[in-house]
Amino acid sequence: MSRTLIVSNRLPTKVLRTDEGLTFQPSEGGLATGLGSIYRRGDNLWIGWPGLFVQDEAEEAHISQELRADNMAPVFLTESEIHDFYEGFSNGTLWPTFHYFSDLATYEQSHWEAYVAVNQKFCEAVLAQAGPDDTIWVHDYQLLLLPEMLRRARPEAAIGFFLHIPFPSQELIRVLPWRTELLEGMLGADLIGFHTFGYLRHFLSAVSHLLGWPAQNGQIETPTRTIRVDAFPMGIDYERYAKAATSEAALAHMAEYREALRDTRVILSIDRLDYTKGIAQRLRAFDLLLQRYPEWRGQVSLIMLVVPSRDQVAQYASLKEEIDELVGRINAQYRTISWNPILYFYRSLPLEELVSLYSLAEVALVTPMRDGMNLVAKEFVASKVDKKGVLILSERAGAARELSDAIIINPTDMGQLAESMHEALVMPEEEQITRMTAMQALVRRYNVFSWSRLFINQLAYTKMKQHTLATE
Ligand code: GDG
Repeated sequence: MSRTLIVSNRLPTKVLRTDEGLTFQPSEGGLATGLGSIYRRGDNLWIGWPGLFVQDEAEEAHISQELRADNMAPVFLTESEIHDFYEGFSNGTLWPTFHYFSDLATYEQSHWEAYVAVNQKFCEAVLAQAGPDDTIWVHDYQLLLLPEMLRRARPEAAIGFFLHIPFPSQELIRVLPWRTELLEGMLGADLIGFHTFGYLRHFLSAVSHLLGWPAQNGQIETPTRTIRVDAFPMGIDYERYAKAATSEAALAHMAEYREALRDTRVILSIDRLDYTKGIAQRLRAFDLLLQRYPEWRGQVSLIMLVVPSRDQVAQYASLKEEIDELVGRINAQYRTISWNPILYFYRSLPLEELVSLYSLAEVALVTPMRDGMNLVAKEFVASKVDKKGVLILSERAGAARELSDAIIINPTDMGQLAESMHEALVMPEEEQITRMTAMQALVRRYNVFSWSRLFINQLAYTKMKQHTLATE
């Protein structure tokens, strides 16, 4: 029987060490949900890091056994591996480069060596589990070398790779000292997926310019194989958000928030702390809105949820300081005894509270500088059961390719951003409903389940065609 193995840096379950012993916390993330129906089926498996440093072999064995019962196999990483491979190369080199922040990228040989070694560790973990007929689906920028490592060990295997972040212009890729190895690493796959055609085009151009391999019609010809490349825009579990928005818990939160806010209208912003998300620019634009349109003072509040992330990486700590300062300055300048311009939260919230915020807000500001897709934009749309609400969306988020009924903006154009907030606040209800209805139809149909199904089917088809060509 052939199986499907999912491989990603993190497992969909986080293991924590508490006073009561180890606890296993399932992730509610989009990827875990979307792939849940795949890895939980039969003997399928998800391979990845469980999120803690193990103390001894007994603990390792205990964790492996618990995870195995839920179709997961752990790859244990050490503190220094996480420092050099994850914080160093993945988040200090690849993340800024792929999001067009090359000036923030570091180029440390030791981080690269750790990246190679950890990809090799993942490779061994996969090989220990995979049979010759198994399908292997590798995820994201932390594991760019893995497809090629697996290919060398298993020339016939069906290997897919999906990149969750943008693939930038080849001008940025060529800056990387390890560009050849990284591209060749990805090309170990039979099928390579991106969120948008734009990223796909950049990838094809990098492959032909930097490796000299011909690429056309979504196919790359290497000296030994043909590789298929395609766009698979990732969706969300639509019904989950639509249902959660009308759940008792969410309605109770909503009523509580409404009472506290009285008639104040709400603009919402939700992101992980990250310089790619345009959080500081958004705050400056909100400031500009209050300057240009004083009539909104006392009438509109910005609820800003910033979820702590990667706080071990220096750039993230200084971004946090910048946001704290901006919020402090704007609030000090405009606040009154009964009104706060910005309600700023630096923490993560349970799903029901998140959804209550989506329901409560009239406007969602999703204005990243660069974003592979951005699922917050889709979750806001799915949570708008009464179809009223306006999405302001950056043209540089992958989601903008699909959600063309949002107000699409350039996130560096502060004036346009402030005007778009005003436009959203005065948009007639009828227009809001028309736009939201169109966006909901799309987000409902192209959900996370159809996304994963499509990828797996396309991978099977690609493999079948390779066999047919080989036997012709
Ligand atoms: C990467 C790419 C791509 C946020 N705060 C809370 C919370 N969240 C959830 C949201 C959403 C997820 O986190 C964030 O997903 P995004 O897509 O917006 O962004 P990244 O984390 O950067 O993800 C991105 C994605 O991969 C998938 O391919 O779209 O472009 O960068 O689901 O709801 N969830 C809870 N509490 C919070 O406080 N429960």
